[in-house]
Amino acid sequence: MFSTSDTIVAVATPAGRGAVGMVRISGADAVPVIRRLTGREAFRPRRATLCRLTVRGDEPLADKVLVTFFPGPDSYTGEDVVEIAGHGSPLLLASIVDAACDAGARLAAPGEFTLRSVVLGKRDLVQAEAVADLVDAVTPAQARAAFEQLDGTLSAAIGRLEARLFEVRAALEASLDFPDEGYHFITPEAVRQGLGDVSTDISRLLSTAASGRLIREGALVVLVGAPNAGKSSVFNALANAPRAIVTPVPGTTRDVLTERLVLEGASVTLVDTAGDRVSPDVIEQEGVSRARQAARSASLVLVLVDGSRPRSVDDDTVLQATTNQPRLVVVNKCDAERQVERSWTRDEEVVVSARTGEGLDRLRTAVVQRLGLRAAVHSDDPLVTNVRHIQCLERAQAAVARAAEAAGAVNDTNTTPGGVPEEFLVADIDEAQRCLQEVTGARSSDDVLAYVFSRFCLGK
Ligand SMILES: Nc1nc2c(ncn2[C@@H]2O[C@H](COP(=O)(O)OP(=O)(O)O)[C@@H](O)[C@H]2O)c(=O)[nH]1
Ligand SMILES: [Mg+2]
Repeated sequence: MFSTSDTIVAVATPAGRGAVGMVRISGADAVPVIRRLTGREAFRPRRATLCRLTVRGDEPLADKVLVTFFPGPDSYTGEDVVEIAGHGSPLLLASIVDAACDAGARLAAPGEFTLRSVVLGKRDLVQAEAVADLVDAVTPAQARAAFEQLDGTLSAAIGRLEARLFEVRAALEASLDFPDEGYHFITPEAVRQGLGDVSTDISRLLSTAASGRLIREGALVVLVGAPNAGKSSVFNALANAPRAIVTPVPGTTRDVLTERLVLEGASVTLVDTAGDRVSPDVIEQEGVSRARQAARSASLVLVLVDGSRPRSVDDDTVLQATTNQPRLVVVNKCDAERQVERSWTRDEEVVVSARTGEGLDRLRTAVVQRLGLRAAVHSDDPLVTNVRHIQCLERAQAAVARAAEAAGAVNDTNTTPGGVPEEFLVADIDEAQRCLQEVTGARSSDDVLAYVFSRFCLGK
C-alpha cells in the first residue's frame, strides 16, 4: 500500500484556473520522465529552467514551462523531485500529468508526497500532520500552532518523555535479567519518581489540549435565551453585520444562523438561534428544537438575558437546560434601567448593550478566556491540537498510571515472589512508550498512516 518504488505525479496547485499552476513529480524516475517530456538531458539542481514540453518527442504539449529539479535527499519527499510550473489552466496541467504518466509515472494518491517524506525520514508524523494543518489554517492562531509543530517542538517533548520511560524500563529489565543476584539496578523509589515525572509532563501537555483542539478545529459559540432577550442583536453586533432579522416581535428568529469570527487569532463560529419557549407555531417549534441541538454541540453557550425586564420562566428554562455546559451569562440591554435581579444565576455575568455596543469588547474577551484560547496560545508548553495526538497521550497516561500503581506494589527490600510486579510494570511502560511512538509515527500501523494521509489534498 505504501510502496515508494515507483514515481508519482500530481497537480500541486488548487483545482481551477489560476495565473500559475504546478505539477510535481517524485521518485527514482522523476528525471527520466522529465527528460522524455522535454528532450533535455540535464537539469541544474534547484534552478528554474525554461523548457518546452512535447509529447513523444515532437507534438508540442504546452507553451513554455519552468522546470526545477530537486535531487534527493534534499527535496520535499526525500526522493528526486521535479516541479513543472506552467500557465494555470486546468486543462494544460491535466495534460502534463497525463504525459508524465505516459512517460512512466503514476498518479499520486492524496498526501502521498508527504507520506513518502515520512517513510524516508524527512519528517515525523506530527510534522506531516502540521503540513496539512498549515495548508488548512485560516486564522493566525491555527497557523502558529501548525508552525510550531512543524518546527518539531511537540515531537521533541514527546521524545523526552519516551526517553525517560526507556531509562526506567531498561533498568527494570536489567534487574529482571539477574533475579538470582537479588540486585536491583533501580530502586522502587526511583521507578515511582520517573513514572511520576512522566505522568506530570503528559498532564501538562494535555492540560491545554481541549483549547488547542478548539484552535485547530475552531470553536462553536451558541447564543441561547428567551425570545426577545436580544440574541440576534448581539449576534449582529459581534458579527459586525445585520445578518439576523431583529424585531420587537418574540419568535422572529426561527432558523439557525452562523457567522465566522476571528477572536484573538482563533476561529469562532457564532450561532444565533430561536428563543427557547413553548410555541404553538410548528415553524418556531422546529427552530427551538434546532436551537437546543446547536446548544448541545457548543464549545460555549452564551445565555442571553433581557436585563430591562424581570426574570421570566423562559429565562429559568434556558438556565436549567444549560447548567452542565460551559456557559457565560450575558445580561443585555444595559442601556435601559435594570429590572432583572443581580447574581440570581450564581454565574459570573457579562453586562452588555447590543444597542449602544457597551460591554461588547468585554464579552469578546470573556469568550476567549472561557474557551481557554488565550492560555493555550500563550502556553510555554508545546500546544497539542490534534485529536489523534490527544488520544494517544491519554492512552500513554493511563498506561503510566497502571505502571505507577504496580510500582507501589514492589516492596523496597524485596520483590514479591517471582518478581511479578516488575514484569507487569515493564509491560505497562512498554505500552506507554508504544502510544508515544504512535504520535510521532516512530512506530505506527498502516491504519494510522492511512487515516492521517486520507485528509491531505492531492499533490501535497
Ligand atoms: N434597549 C435595548 N433594546 C435592545 C437591545 N438589544 C436588542 N434590543 C431590542 O430587543 C428586541 C428583540 O431583539 P432581538 O435581537 O430580535 O432578540 P432575540 O429574539 O433574542 O433575537 C428588539 O426590539 C431589539 O431592538 C439593547 O441592547 N438595548
Ligand atoms: Mg432572534
